[in-house]
Amino acid sequence: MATDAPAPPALEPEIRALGRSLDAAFPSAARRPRAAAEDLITARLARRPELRAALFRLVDVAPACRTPGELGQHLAGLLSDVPPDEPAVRVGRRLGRGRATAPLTGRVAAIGIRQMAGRFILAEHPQEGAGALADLWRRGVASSVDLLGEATVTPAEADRYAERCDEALTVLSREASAWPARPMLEADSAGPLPRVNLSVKVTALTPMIREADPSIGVADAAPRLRHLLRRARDLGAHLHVDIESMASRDTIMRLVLSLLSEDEFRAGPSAGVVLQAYLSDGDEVAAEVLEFVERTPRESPLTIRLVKGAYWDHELVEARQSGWRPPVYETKADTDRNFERLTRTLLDAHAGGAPIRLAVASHNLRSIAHALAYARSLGLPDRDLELQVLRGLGDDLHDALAAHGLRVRTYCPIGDLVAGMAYLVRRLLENTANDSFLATRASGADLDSLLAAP
Ligand code: FAD
Ligand code: 2OP
Repeated sequence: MATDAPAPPALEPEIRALGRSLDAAFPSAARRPRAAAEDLITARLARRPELRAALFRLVDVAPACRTPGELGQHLAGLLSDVPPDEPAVRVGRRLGRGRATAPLTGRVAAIGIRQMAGRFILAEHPQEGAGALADLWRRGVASSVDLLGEATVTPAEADRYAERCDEALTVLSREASAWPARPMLEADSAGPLPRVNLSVKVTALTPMIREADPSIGVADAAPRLRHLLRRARDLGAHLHVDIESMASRDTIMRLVLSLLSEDEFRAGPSAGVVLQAYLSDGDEVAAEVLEFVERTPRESPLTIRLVKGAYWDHELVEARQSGWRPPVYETKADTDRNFERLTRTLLDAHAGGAPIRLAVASHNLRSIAHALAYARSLGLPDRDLELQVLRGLGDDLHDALAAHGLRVRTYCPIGDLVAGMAYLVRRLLENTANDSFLATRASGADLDSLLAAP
């Protein structure tokens, strides 16, 4: 499997040059004042753990507040744990506490939360988001739509989620048929790539995930996922199954690999799985997936989205509470190195003829430049590597990648704020973390250190 060797030293100058060139293609702060202001907030939150904690709790409690006054009072309560060394903290506390001023404070807080959510969430409904997806496509950026919702607790909720996915496939297929041709986004050396791409969460497709016995969740989710695979196949769309926390990981992998090996799915749809580089057993899972594609001939290659992993804080807390060894690396550099190792393993497999497509999903210029430089060193054309970003975090980056003629896809959540709360908290947690690439960049770190080998 992945060798322990670092990126070949001969590649470093190319990685730096690519990273610099991508960085130079970002718009200046003057041309993106709102994003620049959000970067400043991110950098400040990364330095203020108490403020960060208050913000997460506020976002968490907001949907349950019945009146603006209640939200204002919550804000004041949460800010009382934050040292009052900033005027905004003092004002928020004072106004949130006052009987007359709490409703206005709550309204302002609600607007702030909605604006923040609007950065990450494309629309409430696929039809509403269709125009924005078409604009992205015209600018050279493909998309993957994610219908917000996860961890369902009843079969009726799981049915409803599957219906929403079915409806999204129908709406998006109709809309995408009118999009103009974009050759870079529509084919690689293995053949055509669907315009419509839907990401699904298995914990939304079944309330029966049981970590100790994955077969229970597999049996319950299979009919719903099978239906979506049939719809995607019939509409010519791509279906991507996200990976979530460790509690569901084995269920998801077993479910996807078993359905994709069924005869009826040999000819399609185009489908994909996710590998998480923060897991110390990431190599074993990658080996399992590569072995699967070799013994399961299908018409379109399996897309593997390589990510670092979005549940890092959750995995640490779970493991500590249960007295287990965490399944994730505990230093960021270990995750980054494993991400690079897995990138090379998967690109080597692709270059060696394995029926896979690689999508490198990251906002980290070093991780991206490493993938591109390594793919080129193997003689692979750029169109054989997909780069993926999240809406709201990778907007400037996707434009910079498209301007470089690279294939890029942005992951666009659709749904309401209540369904999106867990997603929003994950985005805030990872991006205000001290060692997050985006927070470090926003705090003004120099480019050479950002592009250095991890
Ligand atoms: P970086 O700042 O370089 O990396 C941050 C990441 O490093 C953290 O998210 C964490 O994984 C890891 N990390 C942070 N601190 C430490 C530490 N102390 N020790 C060890 N590791 C640490 N995630 C999923 O889990 N499942 C998915 O299906 C999924 N789909 C995605 C789809 C797209 C298109 C994208 C762009 C991301 C997706 N993610 C998914 C999220 C992804 O896992 C990362 O959380 C996110 O992209 C941040 O990583 P980065 O490389 O952009 O940033
Ligand atoms: C998440 O939901 C993007 O799948 C990733 O956090």
